[in-house]
Amino acid sequence: MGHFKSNVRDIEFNLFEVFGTAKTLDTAPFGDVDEETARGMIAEVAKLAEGPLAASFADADRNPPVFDPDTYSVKLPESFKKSFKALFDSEWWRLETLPELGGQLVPRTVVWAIAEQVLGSNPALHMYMAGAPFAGILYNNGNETQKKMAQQMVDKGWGSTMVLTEPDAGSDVGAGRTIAKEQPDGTWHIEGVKRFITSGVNDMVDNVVHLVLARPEGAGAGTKGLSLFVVPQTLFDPETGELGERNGAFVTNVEHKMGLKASTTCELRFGEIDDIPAKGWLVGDVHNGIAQMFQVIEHARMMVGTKAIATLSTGYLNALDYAKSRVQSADLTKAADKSAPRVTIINHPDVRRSLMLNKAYAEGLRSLVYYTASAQDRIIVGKAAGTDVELDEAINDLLLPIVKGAGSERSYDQLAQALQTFGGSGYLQDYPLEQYIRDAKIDTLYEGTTAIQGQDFFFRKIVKNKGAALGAISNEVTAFLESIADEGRLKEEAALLTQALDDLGGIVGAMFNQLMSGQEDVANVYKVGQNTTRLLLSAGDLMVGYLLLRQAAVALTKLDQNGLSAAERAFYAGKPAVARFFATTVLPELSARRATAEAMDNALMDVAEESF
Ligand code: ST9
Ligand code: FAD
Repeated sequence: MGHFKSNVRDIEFNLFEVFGTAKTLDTAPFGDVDEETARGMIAEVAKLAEGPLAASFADADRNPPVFDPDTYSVKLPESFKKSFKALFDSEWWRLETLPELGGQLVPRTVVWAIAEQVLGSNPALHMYMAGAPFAGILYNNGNETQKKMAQQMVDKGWGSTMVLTEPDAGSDVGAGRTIAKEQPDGTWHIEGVKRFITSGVNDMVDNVVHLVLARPEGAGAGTKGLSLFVVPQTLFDPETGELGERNGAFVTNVEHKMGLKASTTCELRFGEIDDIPAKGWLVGDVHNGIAQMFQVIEHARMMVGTKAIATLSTGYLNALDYAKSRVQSADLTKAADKSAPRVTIINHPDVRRSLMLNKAYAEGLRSLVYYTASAQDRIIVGKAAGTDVELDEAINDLLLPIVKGAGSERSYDQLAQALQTFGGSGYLQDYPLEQYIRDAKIDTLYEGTTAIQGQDFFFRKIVKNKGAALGAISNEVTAFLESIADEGRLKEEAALLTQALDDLGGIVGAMFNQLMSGQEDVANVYKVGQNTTRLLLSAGDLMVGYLLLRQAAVALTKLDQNGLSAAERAFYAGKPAVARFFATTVLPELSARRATAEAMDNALMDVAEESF
């Protein structure tokens, strides 16, 4: 058995008992896969993820890819290549592929149930599979020739990258200096240096197709002046996929990183090596690069949050196993009796506190992933039926920074707690926790740091959206609370969630006032800037509290039925227990955060740099 512990029971609980995926499966444009088949798929991926995919997780960390600067190539460890082949051959990537390109359309709840397990088991594998999903974005945005290129990317199993970041343009993508020069034949030559490009090179595929943001000569400043180009590593015939000459996009370095070592993080130079121009094609023949690239980014932000949450889940389950077997110290009630029997550490109140907090975030954030995926399903169903999906799109947009930003921050924090459960052993490479922490740290950084997610959440997803999506979710939580008003067993939790919802509204209200008062004193926007991460994390906690309580309400009705097995009874009993724990120990913190947000001044901004 490898390091990865899947939680199929909890995934299925979310899909089939909480979010109604069975009904979605039966609704157009879905309908090819029924519930039993979907359950079979999830179970099959669990086996693959716990076995062949997990097998190279540690080895590829200890023996990371080796870059050869003379040939601009890299060698990945054989163990990892074996895992990649197992994943590729399993063809799960077809679920992330457009049907027009040979993929299979299933609900996003099912897609993320598959992805969660691959990401928890060996996340770099998932990232190397970007070719087919990115081909879909090229297909949707591209001209006729580019649609054919997209088909070749899928048919040939090539890799793909998203290329935004430059040495002086990280969070500030609009500062990018890479330029694009139009050629008489209608192609473009890209010139510049990009850095930190995931999967920029690998020796598992024959070609890598880069989706590159560059500024056409003479275009305006900022993100709006950027256009999207498709730039293959090796040129190819779009009709046949036959490979031609080497293109002038070369990986000139692979970074040495804290974690996620199996994933190559590349410096990519365009038009600088051996005088070979980097030939690119303008996607869709339109200059709309940042909006097109955000189609990729939206997928990737959901992926990053899910990766973090999946890692927390397996971290928690590993810690739980350890806590059930490690014997240390006497029960606290017998601490004075030096000859009292020693107990397993799960009996100690403080270990229980930590494990239950792990469980709350692992299961609450997982639920947030499937809640978000349910909105994505409604969008697909609505579009097929020709109904208005504007609100569901706004809800999905609102949830993405929570999944990505709050998901990655809480997961990283909680993984440190999970390691703590192992005591000193957790610090060793004998257990996977230290690698989980190193591998998950990146999730708060790439695809937009937490600061960027917080700003996106407030300024774009709340203010620009005029609070429509936030209002819809708030109404939904209120309606849920009304629906459980007669459930005496959740009374205290419901009251705490009601308060937390009010507190979150208070934080938003305070920030809105601070924003408005910027009309009198522009510096007041700094107050908003001091609160954006606080708001994002608080929204995450509110959603975790809400979804745990929703799960608890479902579980209680199940527990009222006779004939449950002991294992099922234990599973369901864990739901009200964790909802109660989170509502009583975490949700009250939102009141303090609200008070902090409301009292925010600009003293921090007045501190001289020298005084830090
Ligand atoms: C990176 C990659 O970090 C990391 C990992 C990659 C792994 C790839 C693998 C993928 C997975 C593959 C799956 C395989 C499956 C296999 C299956 C196997 C089983 N939403 O606010 P403004 C747009 S990549 C939508 O003025 P500024 C919009 O068009 C690097 N659109 O921004 C807007 O115009 P308008 C990631 C948005 O001040 C325009 O931008 N880097 C959104 O100019 C301008 O907006 C980053 O993420 C949005 N939320 O620029 C950069 N926001 O308003 C982070 C903006 O008219 N920095 N737009 O609609 C930011 O996001 C900045 O806020 C900024 C600011 C750059 C947008
Ligand atoms: P900076 O932007 O310099 O940020 C430094 C700090 O300042 C951060 O804490 C940030 O939150 C804060 N900050 C910056 N601006 C603001 C602001 N306006 N308000 C508040 N705080 C702010 N990029 C790609 O294009 N493609 C990839 O495939 C890719 N993969 C990556 C893989 C790895 C392993 C890594 C490390 C990075 C990858 N990136 C990729 C780049 C990644 O997206 C950037 O690192 C990230 O967007 C942050 O940019 P930066 O590193 O330049 O940090």
